Order: sequence, then C-alpha cells, then structure tokens
Amino acid sequence: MNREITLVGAGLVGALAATLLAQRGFAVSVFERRQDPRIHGFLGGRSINLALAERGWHGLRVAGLQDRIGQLAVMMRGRMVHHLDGHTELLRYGRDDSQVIWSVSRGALNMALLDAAEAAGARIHFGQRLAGMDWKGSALQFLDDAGTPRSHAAPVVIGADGAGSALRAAMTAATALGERFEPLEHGYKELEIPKLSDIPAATLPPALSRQQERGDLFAMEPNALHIWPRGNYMCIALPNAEGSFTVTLFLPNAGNPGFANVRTGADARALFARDFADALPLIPDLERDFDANPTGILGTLYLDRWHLHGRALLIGDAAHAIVPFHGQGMNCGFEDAVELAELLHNAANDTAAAFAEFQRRRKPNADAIAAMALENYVEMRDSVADASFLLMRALERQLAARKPGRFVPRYWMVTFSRLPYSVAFRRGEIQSAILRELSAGKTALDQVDLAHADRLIDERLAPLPN
Ligand code: FAD
Ligand code: E1W
Repeated sequence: MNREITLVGAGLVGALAATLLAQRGFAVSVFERRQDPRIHGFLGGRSINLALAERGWHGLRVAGLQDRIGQLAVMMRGRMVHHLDGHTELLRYGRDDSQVIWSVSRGALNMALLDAAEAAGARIHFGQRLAGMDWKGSALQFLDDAGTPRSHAAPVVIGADGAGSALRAAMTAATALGERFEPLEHGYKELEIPKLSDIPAATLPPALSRQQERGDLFAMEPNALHIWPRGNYMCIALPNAEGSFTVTLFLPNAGNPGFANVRTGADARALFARDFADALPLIPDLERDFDANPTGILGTLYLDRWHLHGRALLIGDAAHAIVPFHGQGMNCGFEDAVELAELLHNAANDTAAAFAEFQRRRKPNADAIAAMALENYVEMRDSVADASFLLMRALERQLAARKPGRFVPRYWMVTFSRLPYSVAFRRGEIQSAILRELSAGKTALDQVDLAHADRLIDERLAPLPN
C-alpha cells in the first residue's frame, strides 16, 4: 500500500495521529494553519486547559508520552460545587484516588505532541492553511499567511482540522457527507483566576490574604474541578500547574442572564457579584478578559460519512465535534487516532477498507458520547438537584460497591475505562431504569430492597470483561 500519508491540522488529534503513524513507518506530512507554537507561543499566551481521562491517557501511553505529560498534569479528585450561599462541597468522581481525572494545558500538550511527531519522523509544515483540494489531480492547495499558494500531492489525506474543517468542505464538494450541525443555545467565555501571589491583596477576603502571606500557590483547592451550577447556566474552573485556574462561563445566548444581555465586562462583573460572588475577588482582570476574549459557540456535528473511498478521512472534531460537558472531546479524538493507526498499520494495501472499518467502529461510539455530553450539561447545571435525584446517586454508589464489574456508574465507564462509549451508553440506560424502579416512592437509602436490586442487576446486566 501507499505508505505516504498527509494530515491536515496539527492540533491535539492531528499531532497524536501523526506521531502514531510515523512510529509505524508511514511517511507522514502534516500541514497546520497556525505558526509553530513552540516558536511563536500558543493562542496569544492564554492558558487554556482540558480534562484528560483514561481514554486520553491511553493514547499518550501508546505514543510514549505518559511520563512527559504526567509531569504537567494536575489531579482532579472530584467536582467542587460552589453553592449560591458560598459554601462548597467536594463530590468525588470515583471510588478513591485511583479514579481521578487530570487538568492539562492545551498548549503544553500540543507542543509535546508536536515534538513527539517530529521525533518519530513526521514533517510538519506550519503557517499552511488548507484552501481546497483538486480530487482529480490528488492535490491539496494551501495558502500561507502572505497568501502565497502551495500545492501538495496527497493520494491519501486525513483531516484533523477541527470543527470548522476545510478538508470536510472540500470532501463535501465532491460527495455529500450528510452533514448536520446542531447548535447549542448556549455559548462560553474564558476568564482567569491568576496564581494567588498575582491577585491584588486589596481585593482578597481576609482568609485568602493570610494564605497569600503564607505563600500559597493556588487561590482555591487545586485538586478539583470547580463548578458553580446555577440552573440554566454555570461556571467551571480547572487548575493550571503554575497556580492559576482557567474559568469558563457557560451562558445561554439569549435571555437573562445570556450573552445577548451580558455584553460588556461591566455587565459580567454585575453577574458575578450576584451569582458567583466567591469567585469575583479572584478574577482581577474580569472586565479585560471578558471584553478581549471571544464568545465561543457550542454544538454537535453529525456526519453520515467520514471518508471518501480510500482518498480522504476525517477524525477528531472534524468528524464529530461535541459539546464539552463531559470533558471527552479530546479523549474521544485520541481514541480515533489510536484506532486509525492500528487499522492502517494492519491494512495490507486497502486504505478504502481501513477507512470504512474505521467509520464502522468509531461512529456508534462518537454518536454515544455526543448524546452523553449533551445529557451531562443538564445534570451539571442543576447539581443542586432534587431529593429523588440525590437518592438515585447515593443508591448508584451503593450498587457499584455491591456489584463491582456489573453495576458500574456511567460516569466511571466513560471516564475511567476504555469500554466503548456505545456500551457505556447502553448499560447506562439499563442502570437508570433499575435506579428508577428501586427508588420509586422511596425517600431514603435504607428503604431500598437490596435483594430485589441484586436480582434486577443479575438479570439485566452481564458482567463486564475484567
Ligand atoms: P482542534 O483542537 O480544533 O485542532 C484542529 C487543528 O487544525 C488546529 O491546530 C487548527 O489550527 C488546524 N486547522 C484548522 N483549519 C485548518 C486549515 N484550513 N488548514 C490547516 N490547518 C487547519 N475535550 C476533552 O477531552 N476534555 C476537556 O476538558 C475539554 N474541554 C473543552 C472545553 C471547551 C470550552 C471546548 C470548546 C472543548 C473542550 N474539549 C475538551 C474538546 C476538545 O477541545 C476538542 O475535542 C479537541 O481539541 C479536538 O481536537 P482536534 O485536533 O480534532 O481539533
Ligand atoms: C468532567 C469543560 C468541561 C470538562 C469536563 C467536565 C465538565 C463538566 C466540563 C464533567 C463533569 C471533566 N466534566 N464534571 N463533574 N461532573 N461532570 O468530568 O471534564 Cl463543563
């Protein structure tokens, strides 16, 4: 088969795929729109972070990057819920510290992946934006920042160029892909809580002033994902290794509060003073960040097909962008990269078959995590939830302890395992039905018939593989 592969996009997924393919002997060329972040900096120096979970770690492990990224990652044991009255509670994600997630810098992770791709032999061309593809001549057309065109012969091309994929547009021009984008009615804005020593002392509450004098690095608990759930909207904050937190405000686009009404930094300050009062003194540059940073849009991208015969394939967000509320977009894209490298490595000379098989294996999983990510937004925002919801959560933990490997909370299957997302989704539905049945009409855990629970679980849920 043709051992030459061209990738478009050297973001998280493209750089990992380039690494894995180059490590398997492919001659890999990568074209990336941005300049090399190792020379020019990343995203104007804004520190944005992501939650890395087991699926993502697996990809990094296969690429040989676990130790390097492990140095940079901050453990998050659970969600720290900030209630409206200012009190906080830590809700553990897993059973113990063996089940946690990690906050990593997007820029540092991307740069480590670029190093790994080049070390494995991939050639990365920066400042090259895909503008189109001549399918008859098998030539990709790129433009640099000065508008100078460049043509690159590419019999096989992989698009890892993100949600707004230019390769997807070029493929669509040749064959309809059945594309559908479902926008979410909510957007987001990124803000920053600096490391404690960088917050002006005058604005700090007394307890934090004392911690600042003591030389503490972080202004809040570092080993948690902080959440301010407020019903129809929320804030989250993830820690950065150097002591800051990246805050993301999620708001509806319309209504109140909504981005159509919260338009300026001053509007945002008023919203924070009312709804996120404990966070406000920690965000000294609120107005500046709010005015300077773009309002991000969110949604889910569905395609009927991800590939054009053996010629082109989409992976990562280019194929299946999802809403961020499960923290799985990159994790899912890393699974794509691992699966693709394996399939191409084992495909004797039939790229078309490998691409078709990739879609057959990955599409049901992409659809499942897309659905679960949407569901999680609702759960996140009202985690001040009602009594019946809390009873079901408590019961879920009890059943997980009673029936390990059989009743496994959906969040655990998604986050701490590599079970296919489609399996997590299906078993999650069965488990929800069991929880509803067992808790109907009950107000406390000790009223639940556990013998009945055992029977339902044994009947409806086969044991999971190891
Ligand atoms: P991208 O990261 O978008 O990379 C695409 C690359 O292609 C970029 O480098 C871009 O410059 C390049 N490119 C684009 N167009 C062209 C072109 N025409 N020519 C050449 N190059 C081009 N996921 C998680 O797992 N955990 C999280 O906690 C998490 N949090 C998130 C929070 C928010 C607010 C959002 C919006 C997303 C979050 N995600 C998270 C999802 C995650 O960001 C994406 O799934 C991930 O970045 C997808 O990687 P990618 O490489 O496919 O695309
Ligand atoms: C995680 C952006 C982002 C990333 C995440 C998560 C959330 C909410 C968001 C889901 C979660 C890690 N989540 N957290 N607590 N309950 N569910 O687990 O990545 Cl908004």
